[in-house]
Amino acid sequence: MATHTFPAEPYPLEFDPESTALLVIDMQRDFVNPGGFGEMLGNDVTPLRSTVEPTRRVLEAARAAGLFVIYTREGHRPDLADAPPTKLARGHLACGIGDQGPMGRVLVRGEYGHDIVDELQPQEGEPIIDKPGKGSFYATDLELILRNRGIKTLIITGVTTEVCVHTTVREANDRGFECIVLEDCVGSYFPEFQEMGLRMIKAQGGIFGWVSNSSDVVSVLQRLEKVAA
Ligand code: C5J
Repeated sequence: MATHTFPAEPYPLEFDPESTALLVIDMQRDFVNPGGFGEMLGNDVTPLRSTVEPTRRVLEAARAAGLFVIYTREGHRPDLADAPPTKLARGHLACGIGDQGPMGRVLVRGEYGHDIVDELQPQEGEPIIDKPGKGSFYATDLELILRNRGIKTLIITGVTTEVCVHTTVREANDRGFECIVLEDCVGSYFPEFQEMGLRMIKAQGGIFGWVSNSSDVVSVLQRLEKVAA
């Protein structure tokens, strides 16, 4: 086992590249892009868009270092059989899940808005987990895939910080995975939720995990790349 260290709060995190994966959570057009479902609901997508370029750099470094890369998308079957009626009803939205939205049917698999933004498209061999809930482990085979690969550490990127990122980090933490969340690669429509979401993860000695940033993690991954070369 080759142990390396990521600078992080509340303290540096030791990891082995062989058992470390990059998880990209729900970087879908409908959440992140101008003109999508998120913006239609009245949100400013600027903080989410700002995560794309740092996440692209982390992806590039992770791929070059040979890390396992895995994606999630939130969404439902076209017949909505996997969508709880409570989720469909929530918010009394004029245009909600399953309805025709600005980028196709909202949060329905196969629709344009449901897919990953162009800049971060998965490469061949990088699994995509389609999840019906906020947590990436709920009703998916994510845990099985990670265990089969011997993954123990997750580098976490994606949106939104307080919803799908937080739910996933909590689920992962309870299952014994160590999560390092990159603060400039996760985004929220609400600045106060971004700040508190990150603070909650690293509080109390890292109760849910670690917080770092893209440039520190990319620097470490680039050094690995040189070691491997
Ligand atoms: C939300 C998500 N915010 N991916 N989904 O509904 O965080």
